[in-house]
Amino acid sequence: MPLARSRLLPKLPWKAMYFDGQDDYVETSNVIRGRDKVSVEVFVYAESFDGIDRTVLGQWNSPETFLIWYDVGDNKWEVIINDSAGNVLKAVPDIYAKEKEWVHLLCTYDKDNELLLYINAELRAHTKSLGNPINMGKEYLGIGFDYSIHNYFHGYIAFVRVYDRALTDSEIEWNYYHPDDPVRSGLVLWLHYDSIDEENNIWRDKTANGNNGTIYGATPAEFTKPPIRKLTPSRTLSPER
Ligand SMILES: [Ca+2]
Repeated sequence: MPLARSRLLPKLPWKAMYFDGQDDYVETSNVIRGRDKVSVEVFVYAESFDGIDRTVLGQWNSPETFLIWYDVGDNKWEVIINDSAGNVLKAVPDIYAKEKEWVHLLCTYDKDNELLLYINAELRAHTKSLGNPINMGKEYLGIGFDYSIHNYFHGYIAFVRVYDRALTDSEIEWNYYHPDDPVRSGLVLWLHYDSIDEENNIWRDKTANGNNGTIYGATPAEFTKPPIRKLTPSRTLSPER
């Protein structure tokens, strides 16, 4: 049954990973590199942009690039892929980014079809693919950091998911409304707000693939609604609804 979009909002997380915008990031295996098809999904809350580019996820190693980021020039959430032939693909949505609100970003890439960007499960940008797999040089993937020219993310990331295929419109809508019970088919990485192992500095992958993220400075935070209360390391977490 179609959902009444205007009256429904996704369930907000009670916990997320906080990135201070200075030097915090999470590093995981590069599960995007070399793929012909991929979907990348994040649920993010920008505390502030401060008038500069902000990395959400990826690796900038031009011309070997995949990046989801806040582009200050356009004031938008965007996706860029530089393919192996040096071609540049960009998904530039038709709406502006805002600080201090949760936003669901999901891009799909199919080398024989298109690069699509959905914002809150609505298709906001599409551009024709160039026939090449995603070309990224290094084995690692940054969350909140691109290892290069764009700035560290400042805000909260509740989850990161990567699929080895392009999700369909209906699957994307499902994930948007069911963040804790996503589509599993093709899921190769899933870092969720309830899988942060702070004691061991690991953001655990909820799939069986073992693509755990190593935490560099980022800290878990819990909240009922923004603004968000940060935890001291000794606190025991408990869900607050
Ligand atoms: Ca820091």
